[in-house]
Amino acid sequence: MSDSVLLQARQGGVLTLTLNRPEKLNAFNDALVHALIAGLEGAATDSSVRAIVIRGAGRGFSAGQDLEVFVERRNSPNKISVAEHLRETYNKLVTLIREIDKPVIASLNGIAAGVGLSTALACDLRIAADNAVLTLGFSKIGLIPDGGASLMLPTLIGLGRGLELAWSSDRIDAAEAHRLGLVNTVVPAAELEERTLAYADRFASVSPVAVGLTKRAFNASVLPNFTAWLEAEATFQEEAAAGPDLMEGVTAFLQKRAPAFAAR
Ligand code: T3D
Repeated sequence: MSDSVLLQARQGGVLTLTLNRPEKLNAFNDALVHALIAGLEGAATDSSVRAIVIRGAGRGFSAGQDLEVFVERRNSPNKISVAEHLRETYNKLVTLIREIDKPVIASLNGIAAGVGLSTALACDLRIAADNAVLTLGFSKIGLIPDGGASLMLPTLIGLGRGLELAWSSDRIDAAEAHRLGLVNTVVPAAELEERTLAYADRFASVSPVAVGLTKRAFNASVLPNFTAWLEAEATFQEEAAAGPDLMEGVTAFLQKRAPAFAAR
């Protein structure tokens, strides 16, 4: 397998972008986020691409921000704030996903966590293997759902169920995700790749003009303030990151122990 962090493959009008850091459950470092942004930008301007699939190599979709990389960044003399990092990476990524005039489909093979799940939620459609597991995970490290998830989650499943998942960081399986409306369809794990391509191909063969304008219309009707919301979300996240819970949560995760969050 290539050592590139992002793999690209074409089948007819469907472009598949594969997150390729399987040894890290496809956790995002900056190289991976920027490669995904570049892959999506290329697809946006290539009229022969009619649908885009994002998937993960190995046993998961993505474990979200790479927390070892996060600690390195936090300890770096040139560190940037969490809000600034969101603006430079995940907010650009999910804005692009929402703005591309083509179907963007997340194919969930295994775990989708943190901003990995946020990325999937920003996509237009989600197809999941029957062994997929979804978890927000942010509350376990003192953060709020970012990458647009604080908007996409209640939009997709409602306020109460969204808050329950965000606060608890519960892991939910594919069947529960389907029942809640977080994923469009569930297929046997062994068939995910083939079924994803067939699923994407359905939308690659109708009018691209209708597809693009329908996406714009739906964005305008239910996500009219998506970009402005990302900025608000980054501000809330900066406030969360200013306290001690973030480093306690991340350190606890890396040390494989339960976090100890003090009352305040
Ligand atoms: O400034 C900013 O960038 C802020 C933005 C933040 C955005 C975010 O995404 S914050 C949320 C970050 N992600 C998480 O908090 C998830 C952390 N991971 C987990 O909760 C679990 O690992 C999973 C639910 C994803 C998977 O659980 P499981 O039991 O299937 O696997 P595991 O044993 O926990 O993990 C397997 C390995 O992957 C393990 O390493 P090892 O022991 O085999 O060497 C684990 O440490 C590593 N790993 C998993 N997630 C991450 C990770 N390493 C770095 N970063 C990760 N996110």
